[in-house]
Amino acid sequence: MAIERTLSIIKPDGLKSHVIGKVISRFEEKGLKPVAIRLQQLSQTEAEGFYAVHKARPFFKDLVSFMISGPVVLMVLEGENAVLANREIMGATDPKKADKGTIRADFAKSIDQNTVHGSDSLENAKNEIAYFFRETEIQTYSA
Ligand code: YYY
Ligand code: MG
Repeated sequence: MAIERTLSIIKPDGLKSHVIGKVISRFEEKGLKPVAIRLQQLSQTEAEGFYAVHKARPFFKDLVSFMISGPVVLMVLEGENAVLANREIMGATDPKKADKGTIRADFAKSIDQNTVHGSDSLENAKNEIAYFFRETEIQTYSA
């Protein structure tokens, strides 16, 4: 098993519904350690750049508006197979289709306000982490 890092974002709906602690607990309980955490209000340019891969999609404009509608929590999670493990803890994009016990099933209201972002591949994780964090902002620690 490989120790990986992945980028997690708690989206504005997660802050408005006061579940930062609960979301982070889900990760810690499953062995994903936050090794960098920052609360940030994204600018439109930052949000557009982050989601550039979705630029041509019909939901792009609303997605960017939502992501800048309030602050987010940016996190780097570290652990065994962190990229896939995080996606499993998050659940499916549409909370109606997400398995019970996942973050999106339990906390998200809709597909467009789905509480968390998680990198979808190791390569994207590296790029997304570098988009928001300098290496000196990432701390490692063990039991
Ligand atoms: O990686 P994940 O967040 O699960 O889904 P993506 O397909 O990458 O889409 C990114 C983001 O866009 C999604 O979390 C919500 C939004 N979105 C939407 O509002 N409506 C859709 N039909 C698909 C995605
Ligand atoms: Mg995605």
